[in-house]
Amino acid sequence: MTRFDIITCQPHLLTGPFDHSILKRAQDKGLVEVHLHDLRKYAINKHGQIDDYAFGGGAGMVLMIEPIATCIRELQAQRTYDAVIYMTPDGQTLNQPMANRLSMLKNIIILCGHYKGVDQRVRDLFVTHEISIGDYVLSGGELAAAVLADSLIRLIPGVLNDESSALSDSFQDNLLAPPVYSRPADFEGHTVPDILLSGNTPKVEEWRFEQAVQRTRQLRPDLLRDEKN
Ligand code: 6GU
Repeated sequence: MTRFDIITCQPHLLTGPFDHSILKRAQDKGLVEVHLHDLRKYAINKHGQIDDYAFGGGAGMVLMIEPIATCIRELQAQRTYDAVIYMTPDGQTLNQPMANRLSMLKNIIILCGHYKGVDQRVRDLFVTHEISIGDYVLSGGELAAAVLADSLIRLIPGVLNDESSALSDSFQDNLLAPPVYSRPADFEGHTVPDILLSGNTPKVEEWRFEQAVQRTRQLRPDLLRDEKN
């Protein structure tokens, strides 16, 4: 059982993604638990304050350390966490090898940033990983947290029906996925490659591999060169 505790001041942004399709089925099967924690419940006063002006001035509010510290400590008192991940555009860019590694962890806290970010002391004292989902700015870490959690959950054994199917994903061998086809075999004269109708499984696999290499060379040549991936 993998457990995600997601700390956010916008929990409604995260209710949708986990209530449908593969992510819902993973929870229904008892393979994953996702718990949303509304930071507002840990506010420092009756006004529900969780952010404040930045010392030294400048635009934008900063998420305060106290509500976050209280929430994280409350969780850590209940179980041991393998990672406290802060979603931030200045984090390490998420890629498939990172997702593979993180998918093996059991208890994960994900902290969603908002506004101008969180007090630096949160990062210094509590955060073990800082992750971005790409070089562009989102208005908060919630959508990024959903992307990260999805990329991990689908790798958990038993989550996908055909367990081998995560292995044939794009990026899993530094290759894009080959083209796929379904019925009809002829759509208005546009036909499916004959090899796929041949029933010759080894030949089909060979064709798929060649197509994957060709597609990668054409669309993402950087993946073939980049062994770090
Ligand atoms: Cl994790 N957060 C925000 N706010 N923007 C992002 C991001 C995260 N990753 C890419 N852009």
